[in-house]
Amino acid sequence: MNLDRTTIALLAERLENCELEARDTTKVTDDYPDMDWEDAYAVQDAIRARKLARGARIVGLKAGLTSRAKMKQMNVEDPVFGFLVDSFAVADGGDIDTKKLIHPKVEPEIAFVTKAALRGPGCHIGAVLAATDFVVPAIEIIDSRYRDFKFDLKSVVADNCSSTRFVTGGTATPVEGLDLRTLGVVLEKNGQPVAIGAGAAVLGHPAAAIAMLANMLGRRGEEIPAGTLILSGGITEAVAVAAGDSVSLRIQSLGSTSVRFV
Ligand code: OOG
Ligand code: MG
Repeated sequence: MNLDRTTIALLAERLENCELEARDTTKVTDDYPDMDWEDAYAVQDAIRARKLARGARIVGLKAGLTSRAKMKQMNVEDPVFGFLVDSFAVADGGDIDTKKLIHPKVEPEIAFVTKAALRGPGCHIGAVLAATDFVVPAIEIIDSRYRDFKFDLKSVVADNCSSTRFVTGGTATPVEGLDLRTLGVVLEKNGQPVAIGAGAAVLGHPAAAIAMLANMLGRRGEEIPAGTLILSGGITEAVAVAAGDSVSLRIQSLGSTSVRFV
């Protein structure tokens, strides 16, 4: 770690206030270019602690930047992870108030719900499939707190990987007999298809993103508990949205989910 505890706490406060007040900020690495990975996740942990202290509950985890499309769009090379709290969850078909957001984008994702704990190192696709209760379609709404949605990996990790809202729907589907790699994915905005892909866009197999997450957490001595909802990462580029937009996601065999921006 290169940053002291006071600096970590100040950065967490700055980023979380930007989230809560819907304003942007400059990248944290502009001020602290020596920040390392541990520092970046320490800022994210401090944001989580601030939310928990105010009564928030952790409802899930997310893997991010797990597809080539996302890595290319954001100009980064490695996946990252973040946390989801109860206030991020939006009901299927529900409304999202854009006044509370800075510059939201939507991503089509496959969400996993676990029925057994997953602990790395050594977690692999087979272990993830065996521990999966079901999968569902999920739209993740991301809203980087950084100006113009531009960041480097350490800055985005500190910012809890742009997390802001998510919606799930469709049919809770067990993975037995499903090939998650070949499931077709269509994201529509106002009735027009705006992003099309297949499960394999995420690390060759979406379960690989969950295994990677278990392995990253394992290095911190943590596990993915049973009953965790995990977003496996955007399958396509993220699509910008504004008030008045309706977005729906259909995933082959899993059904659909939708959300409206007001
Ligand atoms: C970082 C979060 C990426 C995903 O699914 O790839 C993410 C960002 O692009 O702002 O959630
Ligand atoms: Mg995402």
